[in-house]
Amino acid sequence: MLVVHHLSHSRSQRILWLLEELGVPYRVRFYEREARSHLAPEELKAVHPLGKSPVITDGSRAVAESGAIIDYIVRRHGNGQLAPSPDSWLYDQYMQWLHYAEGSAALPLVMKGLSSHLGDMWRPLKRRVDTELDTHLGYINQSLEERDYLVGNAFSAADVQMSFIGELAALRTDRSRFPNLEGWVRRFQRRPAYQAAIRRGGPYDLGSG
Ligand SMILES: N[C@@H](CCC(=O)N[C@@H](CS)C(=O)NCC(=O)O)C(=O)O
Repeated sequence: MLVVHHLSHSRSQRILWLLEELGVPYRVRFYEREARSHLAPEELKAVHPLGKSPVITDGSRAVAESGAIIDYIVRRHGNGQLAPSPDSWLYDQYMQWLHYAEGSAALPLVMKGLSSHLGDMWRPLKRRVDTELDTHLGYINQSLEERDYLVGNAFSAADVQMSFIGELAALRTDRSRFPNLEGWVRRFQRRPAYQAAIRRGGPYDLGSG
């Protein structure tokens, strides 16, 4: 059975959500962040050398990195759900979102989160990071014009992968400046599987991670 190694208040919440959407059985192994550093506990390195979350195990295999995990689960356990047909242009768009979330969009959000620790060193970076944030959130907002979900107007695993970006955006900027993005986050948070995953994973507060 699939095991999700779930770090509190983290990106692994979206893996629980994906599994709930697909109706795939799974177990959760819980890990708490270190109290002072908020980093993952050392024991997670026994599952995968990076010691980050999410990581899943499927029998003797361990898979790390959210985008790769989502692709693995959808391909191997999804029964054709939540991804467009691989020979379609929609699939290419789907893949773009799967890579884009952690490859580009996450960086300015994470940097902005670190700003409070950087003191004066933050000043020269601030303008660049704010510009990058506007570029990426503006792009997502524009992509959601007149559509409910990111790929071809059907909910897909790309929305799950991108959800962390949408949720973190509220902590780093005034998300109401991006109304389509705001509406999309509210829409996916209402999905029954999203709420089931919150019940399964425990409290989910990105501000504390
Ligand atoms: N790009 C990676 C990021 C993994 C990552 O940094 N996860 C955070 C949780 S949101 C983590 O494990 N933080 C604890 C630590 O770095 O010790 C992914 O999407 O899986």
